[in-house]
Amino acid sequence: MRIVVLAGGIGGARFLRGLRQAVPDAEVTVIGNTGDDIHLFGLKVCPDLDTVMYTLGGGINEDQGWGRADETFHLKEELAAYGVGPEWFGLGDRDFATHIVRTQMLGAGYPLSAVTEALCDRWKPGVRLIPMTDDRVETHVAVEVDGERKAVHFQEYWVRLRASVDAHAVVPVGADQAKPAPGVLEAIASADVVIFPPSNPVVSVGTILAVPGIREAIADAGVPVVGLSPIVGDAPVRGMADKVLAAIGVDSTAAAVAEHYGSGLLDGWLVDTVDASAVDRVESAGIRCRAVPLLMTDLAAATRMAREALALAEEVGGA
Ligand code: FO1
Repeated sequence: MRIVVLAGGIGGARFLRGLRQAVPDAEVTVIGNTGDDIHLFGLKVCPDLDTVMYTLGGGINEDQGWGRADETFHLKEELAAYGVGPEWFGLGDRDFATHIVRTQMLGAGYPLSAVTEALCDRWKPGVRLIPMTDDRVETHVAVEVDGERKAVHFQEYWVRLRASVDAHAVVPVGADQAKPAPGVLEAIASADVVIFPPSNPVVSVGTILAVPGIREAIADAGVPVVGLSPIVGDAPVRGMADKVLAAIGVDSTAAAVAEHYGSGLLDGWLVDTVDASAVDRVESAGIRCRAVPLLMTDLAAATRMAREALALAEEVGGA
């Protein structure tokens, strides 16, 4: 079975661990979000690609869900001693190696997709990880700070500001000129099922869908597209998805997110059991809906969720 998953960071990566456990023989292609990418200290950092790679490759800092396990921060301390910022983004020594190798290969002319493949040769994530595009896309957030309206890089909004100020707009800068990376459209065209994991619907899945051609390819693929709500009980399970959902005028509810994706894209939607009352509303939007436990408390829970998503895909596929 060929499965395509549009993944962002922590939620998507943890779901993928369950999917790999649920169907070990499936061929899984992950289309990774690169809108979170940031250039720091002359290096290109790809948080969502690295979170998937480290989580599935066994190198992730499990408590944080990002960055490497067993980290030290000597480089960060030395940079700070030189007064070289930003200090608010915690890059560890082990993690720096990934960004140095990536930046070196990009500088030698390799596209991000080739670089990602090379990095995965080491980590062996057990899935094919392709960035959504090889072109530069960076999500910026329009905020108002001290009465002044300005656009900040997503990471500054997310990490330095902790999404503590309202986001007036979320813009994946460069997306409209970006092309799907090699293999992305082919993977979608030959998929048996496409899954939207519980990643951020705006800055992760939404950014991937903003790359021209990807949304259309999924809508036209004629295969079941099933999503899992990242919102449980009117609040994001993790992160601050409600902040960016508000920026695009979408309520922070499981049903509203399904409607936001739309029945043109989604065939099925899983909501948590606490949101069972949302099932009828989602079904009336033309999207098959089931209420199942969606808290990825551990690998077993993620595996059950993956099985539920595949069962729903089977159900809508047979329709
Ligand atoms: N998130 C934080 O909340 N604080 C950090 O200092 C931080 C550093 C960081 C470094 C590398 C990396 O790959 C991810 C990092 N993240 C950090 C998480 C990152 O902001 C998010 O993983 C994504 O961008 C959102 O999914």
